[in-house]
Amino acid sequence: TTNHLRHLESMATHPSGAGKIPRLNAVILGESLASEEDDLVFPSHDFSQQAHVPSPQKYLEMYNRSIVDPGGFWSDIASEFYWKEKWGQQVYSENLDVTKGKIKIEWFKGGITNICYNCLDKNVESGNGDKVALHWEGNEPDVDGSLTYRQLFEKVCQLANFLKDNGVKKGDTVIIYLPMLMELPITMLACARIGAIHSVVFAGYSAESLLQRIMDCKPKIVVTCNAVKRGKKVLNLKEIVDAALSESSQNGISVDSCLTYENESAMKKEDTKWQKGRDIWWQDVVPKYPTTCDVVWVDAEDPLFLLYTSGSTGKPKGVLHTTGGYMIYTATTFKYAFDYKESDVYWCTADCGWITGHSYVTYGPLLNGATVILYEGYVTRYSRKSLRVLGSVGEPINPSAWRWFFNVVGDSRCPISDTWWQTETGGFMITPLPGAWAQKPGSATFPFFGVEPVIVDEKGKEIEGECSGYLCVKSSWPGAFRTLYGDHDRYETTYFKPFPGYYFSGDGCSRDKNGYYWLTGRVDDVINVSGHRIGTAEVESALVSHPQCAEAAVVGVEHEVKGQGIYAFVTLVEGVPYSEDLRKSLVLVVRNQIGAFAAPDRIHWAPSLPKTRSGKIMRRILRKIASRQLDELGDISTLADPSVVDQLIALADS
Ligand code: 6R9
Repeated sequence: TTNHLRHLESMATHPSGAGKIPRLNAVILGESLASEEDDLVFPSHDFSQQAHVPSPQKYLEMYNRSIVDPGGFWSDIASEFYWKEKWGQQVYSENLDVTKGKIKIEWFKGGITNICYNCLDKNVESGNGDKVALHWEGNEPDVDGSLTYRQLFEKVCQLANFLKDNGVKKGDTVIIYLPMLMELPITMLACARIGAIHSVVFAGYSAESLLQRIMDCKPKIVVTCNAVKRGKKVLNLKEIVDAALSESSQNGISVDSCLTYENESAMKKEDTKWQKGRDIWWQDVVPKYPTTCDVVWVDAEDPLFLLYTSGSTGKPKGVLHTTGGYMIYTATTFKYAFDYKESDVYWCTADCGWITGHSYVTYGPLLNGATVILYEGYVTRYSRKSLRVLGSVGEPINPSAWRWFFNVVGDSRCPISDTWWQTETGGFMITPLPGAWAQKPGSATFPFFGVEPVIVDEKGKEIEGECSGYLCVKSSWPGAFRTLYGDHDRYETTYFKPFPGYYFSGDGCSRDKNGYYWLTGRVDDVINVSGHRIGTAEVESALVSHPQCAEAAVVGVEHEVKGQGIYAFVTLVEGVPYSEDLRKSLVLVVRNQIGAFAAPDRIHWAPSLPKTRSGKIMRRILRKIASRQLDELGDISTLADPSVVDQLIALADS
């Protein structure tokens, strides 16, 4: 047994531990206890009894097997899915140590399957054809719809036939730039059905960001819709795609077709700009195709999708996930972290533009035959009696937010799965298993099956027991990403070189005396705004593209609502005066180049930036100024010009 699980073992065997869990109702013991860490929230007896993992004992038994015999553990689970041919002798092979050669992760290699088949055909064939797969709630109260598994299957097949007919083959990429319409998961599944690689670009990204992704993955087709309504506002998505496509063709990457869904409630066909020969109306062509389509069988290690995510430097990274391991991992994490049961109706508020929408709106739930709701909305007006489990992801949830979620949304009854994971990890890594053990508000608790988290110090040495440091993972898991698209070097440099022998997450973490994990946020230059990952470098390069901006440095600051806010220090070109208009146009440049969600919350005028003698910006100091912790600036003597700091402080509230 790994070290950090000792506490669970003691919970499992100690009379005041596991024995107690089933007997206690969901009570919060917090008030009387000294520290947050000791604040235990127990699952109810009823919940634990019916849970897939009802006790710490059961978890430990499964977890230990998953670590001692990963091949056996995961192949037992994989056998519950459809494989045209079984994988080879070796269930997995890995090298996570850069000093030993190329980083390589493979799961179920040689196994032949298709994730779309497992999501749809398998469910239809097993008698679930009439079960609702997707319930969709539109922006307007009366705009909605649902699809059963059979109907979804038919829609996916029609689109898959269209794609094939339009030259999309196995291994080709398709960019999807759609809001949360049912057509979004439909397109993902249609790509998967024919072995094409989908790359969903969140429909809040600007033309510039879309262009960057088009240039990187060179899609055969772009799938979009004409417009979408956000509240009362109409966003013309097609215009954004047009701009990106015309720019990309000027740069030598021309996309053959742009399949456009008419999102009637937002904009009519007639009002949509059109490029003959390239643009195709979805409703005109797709419904004419047959409602069955042969599956293109793929190897477990064939790519399934690319999803771009922000790094601390340079252009966005194309995180590549393959088919087999991702399929098994998302299906399994979904089942256990939400204690999924066949009669459940499941709703995840994430947009498919992010990894959560891939793994836990589309693939994980559909692989389990679940009924999924697609909607972004709110909750307290309705009865919440049927809620069983709540989930949270994307950023550290502080104990008071946790309590609100638990008490108000969940009526103090529903366990919360605070799931820590990343685009790169494919699925949940550290997560409560509801019913299995007591939770601590704000802690993601313990690792999922097959995951070996470690905390290392600056030198990359593993630290045991109660500690804080950098969160790494020691061995591979099926859902791990396999490379950064077209840049395996960057993959190794970013994730495996910082601490040789481990996958480095980029997050800081501490482990308390009971072995619970507490995520403390990014330790690199990535800002997490309302769960959106934004690289400081991206925002900076958008700012400096403004003709009047000479230099910019961006840091994250605590933000009451968004978790972190974006705080930008801007040095103007000599002679340009500060003005409110200029401030606005700087914000606009970021909105246009990245997207509205990346707009700086604050622009702080900076006559110059604090730099070391070798020219490195000292962000540590900027962070302190941004959060007004002026008495904690620390040593500023290594600055080339320490007087910069006083100038910045003087301008703090201007
Ligand atoms: C799934 C997702 C990943 C980053 C990750 C971390 C933060 C995610 C968290 C969490 C604290 C949690 N993060 N889950 N921090 N507690 N439960 O969000 O993927 O968009 O790639 O972001 O989000 O900092 O490194 P992604």
